[in-house]
Amino acid sequence: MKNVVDNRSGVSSTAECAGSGKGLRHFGFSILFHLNCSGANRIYSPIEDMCIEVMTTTKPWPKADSTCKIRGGRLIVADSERKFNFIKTTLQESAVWRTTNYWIGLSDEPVANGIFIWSDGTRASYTNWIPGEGKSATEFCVEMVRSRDYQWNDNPCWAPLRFICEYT
Ligand SMILES: [Ca+2]
Repeated sequence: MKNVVDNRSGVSSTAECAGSGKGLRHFGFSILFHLNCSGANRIYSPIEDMCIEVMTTTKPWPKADSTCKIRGGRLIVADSERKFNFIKTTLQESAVWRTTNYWIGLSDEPVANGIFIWSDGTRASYTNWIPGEGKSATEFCVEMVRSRDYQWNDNPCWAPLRFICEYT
């Protein structure tokens, strides 16, 4: 009985510390319920409090973007070094995933060439370009390049690539 009471108070105080219901996601089945992070290709990041899904079918960037949206997420927003490193490590740790390049949710096609916008509508501040890339007048969508330690290249959007969705 005492254990039950302690457990209840523990969960309650943790939720208050988090300042919102989001803290509850860290407990057991709540993760699955809120973020639906179950599935062979989905990885939960407790630091980001989000789920990423590695999509191993290849699609042009616009199709990849719409596929993530249909699934309730968006193409991944790698807007910090910490988040970039989480993505990179996730790919590198899988023999199946680390074989090729991936679209991320960054493009300069919708607004203007040279102004890169994330799939959540924010303008990019953190970037991780391969030296000299990100300046093309004909390549508007951004891929992570396996052979360059997953640094970024602007690439023609029609190219069929694997991609990564995120769910928050
Ligand atoms: Ca390029």
